[in-house]
Amino acid sequence: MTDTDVTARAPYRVAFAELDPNALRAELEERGYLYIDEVPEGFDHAAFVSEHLGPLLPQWDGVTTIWSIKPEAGFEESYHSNNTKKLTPHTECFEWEGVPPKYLGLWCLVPNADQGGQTTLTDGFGFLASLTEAERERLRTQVYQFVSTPGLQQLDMGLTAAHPVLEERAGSGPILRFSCRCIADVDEFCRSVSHRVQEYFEAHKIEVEFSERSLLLWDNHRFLHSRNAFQDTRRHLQRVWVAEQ
Ligand SMILES: O=C(O)CCC(=O)C(=O)O
Ligand SMILES: [Fe+2]
Repeated sequence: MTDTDVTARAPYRVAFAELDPNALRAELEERGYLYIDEVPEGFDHAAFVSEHLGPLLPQWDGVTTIWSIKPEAGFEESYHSNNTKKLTPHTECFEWEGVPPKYLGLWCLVPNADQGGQTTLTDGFGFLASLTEAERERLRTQVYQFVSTPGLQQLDMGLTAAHPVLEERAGSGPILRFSCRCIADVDEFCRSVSHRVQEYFEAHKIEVEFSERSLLLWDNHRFLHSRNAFQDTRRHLQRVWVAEQ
């Protein structure tokens, strides 16, 4: 057993029958994420999420709102979600010029039957609180060039955007954007932050072991997410992005 096995925590979960959908937004606001399982057959996760959290945003092709996360031939050697490899901590859509999706939803159609494959999460605001004020100020002011993963670039869906890691906004909540892999102009400070993000992530991560017909939701302006490697290529999740409202 490694240190990471010891520190990984099971998620806060609620069975679908116990969930009050009208309290969902407040729950996500407070806790930052929620894992809902024991969902009955026939449930339409996309309709549920859009009804209770907000409109779904199109994914990388600009059209599809429900995106399959499933290992595909041709991506084995890329850094990309559609293979079986480990991902490093990131927020979603860090390379968008505008506001990234407020919430992410991952719906499990087919869990992997082998070890690994957990989606992992940690509270990015917790990480920020572990830094000095001078470091936080640097993250608010220093602009970095964020670029898409090599996998998205391979699909000609790559984007780039320049912004600070921490965007404070008047009248709405701050936005954390980060990727341990996809900042083109990393300097020594950024490398050190990336290293510390990974350490913090390992020490505090919540590991979601998906069961069939379960839904993981989180606040993408606050939480970082990642994934453990797996081998069972039947693993199939569907991802939705929810617009900020
Ligand atoms: O496969 C996963 O568990 C998560 C992949 C991912 O980073 C995402 O869907 O945004
Ligand atoms: Fe992601």
